Amino acid sequence: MLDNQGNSVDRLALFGGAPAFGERLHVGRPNLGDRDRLLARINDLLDRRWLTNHGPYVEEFERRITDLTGVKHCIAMCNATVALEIAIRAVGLTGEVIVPSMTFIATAHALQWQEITPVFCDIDPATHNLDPRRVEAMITPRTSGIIGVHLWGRPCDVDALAEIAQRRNLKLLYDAAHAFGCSHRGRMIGGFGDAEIFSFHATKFFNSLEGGAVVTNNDDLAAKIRLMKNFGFAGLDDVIYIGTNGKMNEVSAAMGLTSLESLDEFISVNHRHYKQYRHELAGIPGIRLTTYDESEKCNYQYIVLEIDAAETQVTRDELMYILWAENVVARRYFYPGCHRMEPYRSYFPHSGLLLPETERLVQRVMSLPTGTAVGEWEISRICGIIRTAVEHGPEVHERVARLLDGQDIYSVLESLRHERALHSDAALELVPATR
Ligand code: T4K
Repeated sequence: MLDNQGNSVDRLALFGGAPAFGERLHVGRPNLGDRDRLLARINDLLDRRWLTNHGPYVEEFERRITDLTGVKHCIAMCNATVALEIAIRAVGLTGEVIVPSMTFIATAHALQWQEITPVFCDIDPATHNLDPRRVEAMITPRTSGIIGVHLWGRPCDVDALAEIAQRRNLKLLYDAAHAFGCSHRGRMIGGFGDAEIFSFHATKFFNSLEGGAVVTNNDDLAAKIRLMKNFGFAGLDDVIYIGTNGKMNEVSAAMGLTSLESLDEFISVNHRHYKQYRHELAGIPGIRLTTYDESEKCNYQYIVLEIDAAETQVTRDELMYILWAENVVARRYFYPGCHRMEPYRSYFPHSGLLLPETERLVQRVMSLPTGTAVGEWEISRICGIIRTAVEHGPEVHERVARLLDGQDIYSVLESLRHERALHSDAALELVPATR
């Protein structure tokens, strides 16, 4: 196992060593399918001059998703956020809806955007998903539904949530943005609740550039959503619902169809990387890899660590700083939790009191690069860096504090993000490293 070429803290880039990587490694680097197949499809759609509005590629894409998930209806959309907004409206959510705070902000915003209050509910620390035992306690007379999030692609406790929803007469949606290609007890994600929402954003393991979909087994709901994503048009000049423009365009569908052809390959690369991370991080005190149930179908698209600073002696943010200096742009998805972002933190300044597990988890999580943009060698280096930092935890902690000289780590990282265009591939130069 590589150990950052030796075992010395001095070799870490933050303390003056050469960065492990000459280019940045990102979390969420897109996987790309066969470029020639994609370009052929794009040529084809240009020849056809049918660029959007229920084109043949979108139709084919929807069919392929229903085949793959075994769900009756798929309505492809421009992104998952709009798909969530439309599904929320179509099932008739109003008042308050119970959601986790441990999610991407879009889950909460899709509600608030329509003046529906997201009521943040705590998670089960073992699964990172909504804790059904706590959901019940959050229900009020204004509650109209629950939105579970299959975080990291790991299914929610769908049985318990369905039981609560049925008994309390609530609608049940799933934000399945992370869970395309995953199953629960052999049944594909997509068929649970009233509807589920996928994301095919560029950063997802399977992408259509931008894109999303609502999938459902409910015929009436599917028909309504199909109209709502097209302004509510039921005929040429006949609008029967309030609607919006949620349509997927043909280039996105072409990308989606091309990505689908490589789906198995993307999953097998992710699976291999997951097993390597698990092997190489094993035994590092205080570092726990979030695990997947390998007996289910799983996309393995997120490599998520939980860092227990009491054991590692180096904090999650210090580890991130170390990794960024090596050009590994680790992320702390989903810090600080939706409840600590606007407008929610102003509306409900004390909601954290009801979210002890969420508050604890957001301080500990860190996502690492995976997917086809990284290989075995890169993963070994990343794991070696983490091992070195933890093996010398107290020393690293003290040296980072000296470098920072009172500055907050994340504001240093944020300034780098702005000053040095995080989205380019140029290597990061962390100013304190040269001190
Ligand atoms: N629900 C959940 C649970 C979600 O996680 C998401 C999205 C949604 C709903 C909404 O789905 P969409 O409406 O987006 O379909 C990213 C993604 O933008 C977002 O889609 C995703 N979740 C979230 C987890 O991650 P950011 O703000 O962290 O992205 P950004 O721009 O920092 O990109 C991440 C890294 O990926 C970059 O450092 C570089 C790399 N990257 C990114 C893009 C776009 C590339 O290398 N190439 C690219 O084209 O939110």
